[in-house]
Amino acid sequence: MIALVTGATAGIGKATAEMLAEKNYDLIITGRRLERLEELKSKLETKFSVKVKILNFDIRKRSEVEKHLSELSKNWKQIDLLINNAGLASGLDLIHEGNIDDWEKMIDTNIKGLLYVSRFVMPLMVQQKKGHIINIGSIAGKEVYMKGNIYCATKHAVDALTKAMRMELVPFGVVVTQIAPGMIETEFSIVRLGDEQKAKNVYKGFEPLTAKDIADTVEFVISRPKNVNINDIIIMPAAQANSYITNREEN
Ligand code: NDP
Ligand code: 8X3
Repeated sequence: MIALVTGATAGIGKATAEMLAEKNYDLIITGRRLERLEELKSKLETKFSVKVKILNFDIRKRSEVEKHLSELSKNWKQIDLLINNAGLASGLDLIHEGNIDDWEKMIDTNIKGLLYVSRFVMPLMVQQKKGHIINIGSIAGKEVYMKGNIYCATKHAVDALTKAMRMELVPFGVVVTQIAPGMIETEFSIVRLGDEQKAKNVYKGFEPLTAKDIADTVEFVISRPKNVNINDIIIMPAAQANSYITNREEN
């Protein structure tokens, strides 16, 4: 079995790649930070004796995405599982004060990047008449919260695209799942806020999800019997009721 995991240099993508290697998947891992991809490849190949292929590209750049994916050998193109995970939030501003560069970063990564990769992989799955696509959405794709505006819009797009993929790929034996998590302590808030201390405060006073919690969820999704597909999962920290209500201890 071959899995392609986008954004495997950190957080959910890295934890999911580790889980899949343990399950004996050969892996295509992507991201911009080459050193991290090389480190992960060497770790997974040594520990689990699987093959790991690195694709080092910026998912926002259509020509880079197409170039790297089309250079895969015939064997590597037999992708069974695509984890559309690469994504980010940039900034936390009121919509009328938002930084348009942040908006473009989120739209180009979370929507267009996901589409560039999917547009390449979906026909391969259609041709082989099997495949599973797991899109990492968010609670931000189910609700809108103050200052979440554009990030929420991009994750609502992931929610819609998941539904579109599911209905249009079902005739070809390709199944589609969305996992929509609440707060997970990864590098996400450091990227969003650009400050490690501010990022720590996001998770202060309660226990957030971990990247491994999401990898465990992916493991559950892919280990269902052949007649079962999990369409959608919302997974939250026990202390988080929705995108803006969290039970936090004072101090
Ligand atoms: P991290 O910041 O820890 O990881 C993000 C990953 O995405 C990295 O591997 C990064 O790789 C990759 N990525 C980002 N931008 C690009 C780009 N332009 N080109 C290629 N790869 C890119 O965050 P998470 O693991 O938390 O996030 C993973 C997904 O989960 C995202 O889609 C996020 O929206 C979603 N999510 C996160 C939640 C959270 O609270 N953390 C909750 C709900 C959903 P590199 O920088 O090396 O390119
Ligand atoms: C990340 C979770 O609540 O910051 O998608 O939007 S949240």
